[in-house]
Amino acid sequence: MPTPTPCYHFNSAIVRKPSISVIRGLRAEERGDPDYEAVQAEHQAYVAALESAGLNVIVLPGLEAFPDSLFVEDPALVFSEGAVLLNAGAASRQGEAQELSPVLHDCFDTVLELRENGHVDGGDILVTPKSVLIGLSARTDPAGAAVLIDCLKTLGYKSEVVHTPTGVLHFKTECSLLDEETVLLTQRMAQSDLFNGFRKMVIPDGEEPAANALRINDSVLVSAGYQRTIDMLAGSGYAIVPVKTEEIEKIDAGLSCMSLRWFHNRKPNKF
Ligand code: CIR
Repeated sequence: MPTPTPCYHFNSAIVRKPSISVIRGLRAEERGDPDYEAVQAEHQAYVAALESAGLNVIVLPGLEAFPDSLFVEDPALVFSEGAVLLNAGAASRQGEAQELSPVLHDCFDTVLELRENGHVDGGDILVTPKSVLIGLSARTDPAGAAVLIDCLKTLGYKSEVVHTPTGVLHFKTECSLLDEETVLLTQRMAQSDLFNGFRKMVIPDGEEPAANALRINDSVLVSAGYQRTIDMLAGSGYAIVPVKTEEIEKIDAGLSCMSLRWFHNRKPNKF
């Protein structure tokens, strides 16, 4: 990998405020609309947790035309070496990448673009110290993955195409990196050979949504309400920061999806 910085050492993040339209966010299963004020409160607490973990957070305004646009992880990828604008797999999310273009050009010297060449959602991308894993899913297709592999090569990253289990929204819905050699993952993911070579910490039965945790510097943000997962991780010495995700879970979201995180080597031009 081109940078000596491990994949969870960050100093910068971009987030986007929820819009009122978030109540119409995409979901695979109906569990009722999220409440706008409650999503706002979860988002504010999330931003505070990112700041406490040591990040300088750029907060973008909400976009009414894009109900899911607070999930900025999906339309782009960011690294110290540059950014990639992706092409969302869901029709209602196409256009979110374009909305991120100005801020990415302000923050990065190199901004590559997938354009219309297939589809990739950032939620399907897991950066590990060995390689960048690209999970094929209902949102990320082989054509998009092929273009992304070239973009990552340009930025100096080796990547591998893997498979997201059927019926799972994104690859990272069910796994997260806890440190250079450890992944937190669901039982289903642990049974595959995707993470051979890593130490696996398996989510207790019934707490599957907690698998989308977020390691940032010395902290691990974990969805509050999954106490057995929190106890397991705290018992292994991780510094856990519980963050509420009850409302955004109604639209299939977790902790990684609400930010783009990177270690910047230069200050943004404007933000
Ligand atoms: C969607 O279906 O696109 C949103 N409702 C949820 C996106 C969650 N993103 C992520 O996990 N990276």
